Amino acid sequence: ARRTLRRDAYERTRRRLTTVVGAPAVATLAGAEPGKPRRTVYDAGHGTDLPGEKARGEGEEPGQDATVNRAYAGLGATFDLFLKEFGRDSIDGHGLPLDATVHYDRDYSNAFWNGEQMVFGDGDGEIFLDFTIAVDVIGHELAHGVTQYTANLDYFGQSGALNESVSDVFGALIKQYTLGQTAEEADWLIGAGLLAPRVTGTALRSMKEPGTAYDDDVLGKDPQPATMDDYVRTGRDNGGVHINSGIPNHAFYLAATTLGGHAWERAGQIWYDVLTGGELDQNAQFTDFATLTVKAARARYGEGAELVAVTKAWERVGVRT
Ligand code: ASN
Ligand code: ZN
Repeated sequence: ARRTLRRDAYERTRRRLTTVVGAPAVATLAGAEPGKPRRTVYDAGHGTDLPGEKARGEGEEPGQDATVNRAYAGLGATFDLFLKEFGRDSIDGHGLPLDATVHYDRDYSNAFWNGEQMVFGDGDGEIFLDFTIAVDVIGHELAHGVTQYTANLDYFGQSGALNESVSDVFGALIKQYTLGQTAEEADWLIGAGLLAPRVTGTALRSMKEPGTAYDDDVLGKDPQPATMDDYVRTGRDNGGVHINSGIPNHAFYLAATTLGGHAWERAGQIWYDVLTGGELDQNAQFTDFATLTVKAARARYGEGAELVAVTKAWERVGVRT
């Protein structure tokens, strides 16, 4: 609610300035150049107070802390993808400053978007390593911010799994964009390199083969399904938001690899159009999202390969369009 209030106030101020000054007031209000990131990385020093102490601001040279530098670079890569490929100026589309806190808590084995900023733990070193290691995880957390400002998908059940999946999709695209990879070259893993050496596994999730990212004594087996036949009904994890996201994740993988080339160019554009197009309900179910991707593919590319690839991808994972 706080966020909504802040946004309303922001919009009001922006409109007022626009009418008075007669020019777009975003830059005036923000005090910054549009189209340039404004990053700040903070260090929580293993505490839980946010944001912590400032460690690196926009334009400052890298320091000694590799975690700080990875977070800074990941914020930049995410900003670049959204701006250059989708014409979006930061998370909110209006140049929102990008804040991240690293070294959060002790042995903290997660990363999250708290509604205002990103937070990264160092992992416990036994099972998980430093969460800034994976640029797709940085992108995943920032994409939660984009979703919050756009479709605002409810974080429960299928709409929650779509929220998670959208974050994995854009997380994967940010990694591929950073590495200049085509859909065929990409590993389609989320969080590769985050698991400690003793863990039997490669990543947190696989979009290519959901359910195969790890199989370990401590972690158990990756619970993700790839198709609706294996949909998991559970009350845990907000109704399986990190579990059933495997299904829309796999649909994106299928669409992107069928099309080939850079996944952010066509498949990514279609998913972005759906996320930001204003037709996606907060409580959207898989079939709602799927139907909108078909519509978006037709709207942007006509009756071509994109439409076929997207339609077939959903068909293969058992989601009606
Ligand atoms: N890393 C997790 C995520 O972004 C944290 C959470 O469960 N919200 O999905
Ligand atoms: Zn997430």
